[in-house]
Amino acid sequence: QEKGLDKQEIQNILIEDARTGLSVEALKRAISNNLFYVQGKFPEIATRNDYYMAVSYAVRDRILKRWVASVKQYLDGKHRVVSYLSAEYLLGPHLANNLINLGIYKETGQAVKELGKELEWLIDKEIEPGLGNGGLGRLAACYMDSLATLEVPAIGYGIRYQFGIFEQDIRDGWQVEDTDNWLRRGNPWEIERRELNYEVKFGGHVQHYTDNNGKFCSNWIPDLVVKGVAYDTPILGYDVNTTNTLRLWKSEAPKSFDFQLFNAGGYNDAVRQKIVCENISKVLYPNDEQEEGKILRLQQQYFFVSCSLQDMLGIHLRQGDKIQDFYKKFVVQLNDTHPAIGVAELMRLLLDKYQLEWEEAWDITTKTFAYTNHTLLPEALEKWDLELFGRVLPRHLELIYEINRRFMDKVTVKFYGDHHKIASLSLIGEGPKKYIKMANLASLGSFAINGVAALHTELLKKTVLKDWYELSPEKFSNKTNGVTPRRWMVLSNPELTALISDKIGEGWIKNLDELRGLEKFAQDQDFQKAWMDVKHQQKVSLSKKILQRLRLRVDADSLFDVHVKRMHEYKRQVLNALHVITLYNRIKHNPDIDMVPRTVIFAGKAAPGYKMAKQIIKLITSIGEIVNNDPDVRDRLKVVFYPNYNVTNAQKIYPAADLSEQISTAGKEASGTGNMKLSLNGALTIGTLDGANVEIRECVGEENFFLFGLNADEVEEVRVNGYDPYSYYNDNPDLKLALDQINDGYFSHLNTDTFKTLVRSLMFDDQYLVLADYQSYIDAQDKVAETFRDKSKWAEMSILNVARMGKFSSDRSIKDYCDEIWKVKPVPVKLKN
Ligand code: NBX
Repeated sequence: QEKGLDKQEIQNILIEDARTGLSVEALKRAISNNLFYVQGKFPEIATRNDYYMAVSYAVRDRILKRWVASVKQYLDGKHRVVSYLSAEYLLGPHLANNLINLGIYKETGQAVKELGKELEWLIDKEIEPGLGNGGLGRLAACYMDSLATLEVPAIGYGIRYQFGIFEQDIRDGWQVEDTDNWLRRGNPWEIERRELNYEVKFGGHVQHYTDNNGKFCSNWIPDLVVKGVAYDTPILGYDVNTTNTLRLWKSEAPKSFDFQLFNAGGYNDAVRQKIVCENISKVLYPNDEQEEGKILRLQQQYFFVSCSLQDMLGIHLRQGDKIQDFYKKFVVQLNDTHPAIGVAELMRLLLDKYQLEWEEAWDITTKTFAYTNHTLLPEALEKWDLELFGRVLPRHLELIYEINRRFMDKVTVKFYGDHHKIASLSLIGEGPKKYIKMANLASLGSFAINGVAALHTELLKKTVLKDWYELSPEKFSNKTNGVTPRRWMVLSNPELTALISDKIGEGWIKNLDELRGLEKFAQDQDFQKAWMDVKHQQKVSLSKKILQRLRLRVDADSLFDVHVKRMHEYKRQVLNALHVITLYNRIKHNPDIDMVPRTVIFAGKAAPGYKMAKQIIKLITSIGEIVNNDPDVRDRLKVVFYPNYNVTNAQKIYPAADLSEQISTAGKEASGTGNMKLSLNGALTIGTLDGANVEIRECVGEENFFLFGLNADEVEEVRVNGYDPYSYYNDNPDLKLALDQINDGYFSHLNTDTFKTLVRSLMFDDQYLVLADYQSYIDAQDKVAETFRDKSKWAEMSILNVARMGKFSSDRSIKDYCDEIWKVKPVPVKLKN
């Protein structure tokens, strides 16, 4: 009353508090209510999952209020909206993240405690939505967090896979895959919007006719129609009300469809059709950096892109705006070429559905899209067999031919006589079989093209997109990746978060450049001690997890040497394995050697069809079996392969790392983002001049980074001059011994078949120059060990790494996208009662 509130206002606050209040009391009441009214349970019989659900619904209620306010505000003001199209979102568990972003972690912990349970126990119950493979999918998730935190109106579109990335188990040292049934206990974070659905056509043929006004028209008669249903997940920003939407599409059979077949007497056909429809969003393809070229994959891409564009057009037109102004309402970012079919689909919708003329439709389309490239690997560039493409999307094939015809007319004049260049720019590749080049479709249809780290963007301009750069240099820019400090520090490393905030306040969580304030404490003895105490505590926690999961005891005082990422030859886990063998041989050769104890931790999934990557996992586990059980080693060396690397496990591993392995062949890793997360958590990097490593090293200072290996130019030079791995083997006794041991079955019970293809590749035709970088890597590793002996020096370097990581916040990346590509401004969301 003192504040001069009237009765009604007080009443409003009371209602507010009962349903969505943030106090411990309100939360406790909400959780109990949900347990009873939503789960239908009372405390005595409620399971752990019931409690998890009850807490999650209580949190969701509080988010919903902000979500509705955000959507209202966006619609009222006609603001420009960022539309992020991505086939993958690797979100990680929601509950803890939402508690942090809402600012009620402590309060909820207290409320749960007063109800007799532990919040951490519930958080650990959550099954993460693994709707992505790796870096690309996780980047999309970090960007969604930053968009909301920066109060930018945005919607993420993707696929609601029923099965995400497979679960990895290790049996007899080999990877085995299990399906990821992430929805088995329900998903409290999504809202199914059955009323929001669109039809998507596939196959069939196209009819052409002239209408009454003499206009040339096309009519696509499909042989399959699928319905896409929207599932919305709120994405709440940190310390703001802004709550954006992640809209994922699930495929179903349209209601009308099975009825038609049913009436025709084909009950079995109807059931079959239903399965065909539901299959489209059934499972995530587990290949990163390797294209499959499968029909279902093309169907997935078209399915979600078509639903998303229909949805955007609907939103735009419902606001009463002209179709011509579509690009002013939405800017659409293509997360790699997976959604690039959107260029042809928007053309189709504008031409066939909204009856625009070609020039006008093309003008709108090319003002709408922007394209991010994530790879330079040729085998990862998307190409679709033209015949297959035409069978799935006959109308789009026509449109791509017409887009290409008009483009080739211009190009032929501009580059008259340069057949090579003209062929390279064409959207259609010739050869024994014709194919569609998705990177060319994306490049032509977009007004902006970016790479994901400075080096990667430069190489893009010189290699895979060279001709496009020469054609339209103004389209190109770099947007170095970033990671969200909310998940990758506040959530995963609360102890370090508290230590940092204690020194410099909490501003860094939203403005990561403020970490710079730690620099002046880098040499402070007390701070160094507190810093290393936190690290030690994290290493003890991870050691417990390793003991639980693998029944392997590791020493928390040893150097935690961490190599976690997808398994791929270019990421060179094998180079690390060769170092482990070299250390082991030093011990065997000199059993009393005084060396810095190390725990080498690997984790990562191999694509199920990628034989070599699976063999590399087997190599690592086999080395582990020998090293970890050899009494001579006496705990100076341990090798861990931590199974099922995902967001949940990553959150446990990063905080415990001393050393971050970023050792890809220079020129191959577009950016990397694990490199940023590890450095942000105080690990020092051993790395090549590849991807964002280059910029990390620039920021943290070369004296705080362990550099080794050939750079991208030198890699190219070695290749041009003819790489001869055998000579490296022959000239280096340590390397020779290690390779001979692998080859002779030292790590595989004398079975010489197990690693045959791997050794043969390394010694005779390795594309990734492992042997060329071996000695340089060993030398850098020796320097790492030497430095680690000086605890104070190490602590100083670690603090400086963290202090200088400001640039690698995804908030910075998103701000750059907003200012330089999307031209969007923040729209603060106010809450009204
Ligand atoms: O994208 C990754 C790059 O390899 C990283 O260097 C980069 O940091 C990250 C984010 O920009 N690429 C990636 O993760 N690709 C895939 O996951 C992928 C998935 C499906 C597919 C091709 C690639 N068909």
